[in-house]
Amino acid sequence: MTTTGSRQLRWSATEAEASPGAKLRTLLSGPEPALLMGAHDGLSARIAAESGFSGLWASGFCISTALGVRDSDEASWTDLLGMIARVVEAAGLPVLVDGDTGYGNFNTARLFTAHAERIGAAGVCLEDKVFPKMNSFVGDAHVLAPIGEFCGKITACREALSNPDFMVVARVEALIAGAGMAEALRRAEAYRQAGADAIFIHSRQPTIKEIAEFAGKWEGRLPLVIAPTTYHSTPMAEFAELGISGVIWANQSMRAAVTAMRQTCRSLLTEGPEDVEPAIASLNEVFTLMGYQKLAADEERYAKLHSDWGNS
Ligand code: SPV
Ligand code: MG
Repeated sequence: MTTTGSRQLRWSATEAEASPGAKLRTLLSGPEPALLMGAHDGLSARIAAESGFSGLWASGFCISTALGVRDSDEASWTDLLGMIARVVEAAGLPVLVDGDTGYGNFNTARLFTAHAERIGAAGVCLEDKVFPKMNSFVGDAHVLAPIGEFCGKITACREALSNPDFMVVARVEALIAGAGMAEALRRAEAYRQAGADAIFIHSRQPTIKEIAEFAGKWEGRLPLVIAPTTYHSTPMAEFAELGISGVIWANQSMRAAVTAMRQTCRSLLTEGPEDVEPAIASLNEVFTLMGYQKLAADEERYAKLHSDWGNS
């Protein structure tokens, strides 16, 4: 992969032919942490790609929100996969899929994983809580799954894959559940031995402290992925120093959309369209983003291509 400008990453010809899983592995093995942008639909995926992100996180929280439901397994996994397919298709980037707890047992987890691979995702991330899970930032009722059972899920997912490059990421929720550092490390090691390709260590502290402690004790046994939603003020250099492989900006796009849509709806009612218009994308901006010009060019080309046969 090449770096052009600040964080603009582009694929070489050889890399472009690699499987989505291989691309994600390449991203996560770079000298600096890879940035994965949260996406919740085709539009947010396109905007992330256009902005220069090289990989995406198909966020369960954000897709649930976009579907109008809560991030507590209220959306069915087939609903989620429908939207994930849009994310994959729209961006053309490697997508790490938030698979929550795998929606039940080893069997539902491996079916979900195999489906995610078929629709072109690059990897799936499974979290070690019980179904139905609750978003990690909500309340304190986060029940951890038995370690052996979760290890079975990881192994079953690995064995369900067609291409071994597809990544199975194990998400450790011990710090979220208040189970402590030793338990987080014990679980991460068990998941490594069960076949996980990377560990997502999650924290909801306002600082990097507990993630730094985990990373120090983990000693690089597998790549580490984090989502610094609450410790967002940590400088990127610190993540790099800790040897973090991937940083997920999980929900910022969805939250930005919430703010913008709210402001627009309220302003339309209270102030009227004249106030709203300067602050929103023009129609042409949307048409350009979505490639309407390309469609018009294609239409012209196909109309001409066999025109010598006539049109009757
Ligand atoms: C998500 O984006 O759905 C996640 C990450 O699981 S978080 O919401 O930060 O827990
Ligand atoms: Mg989630």
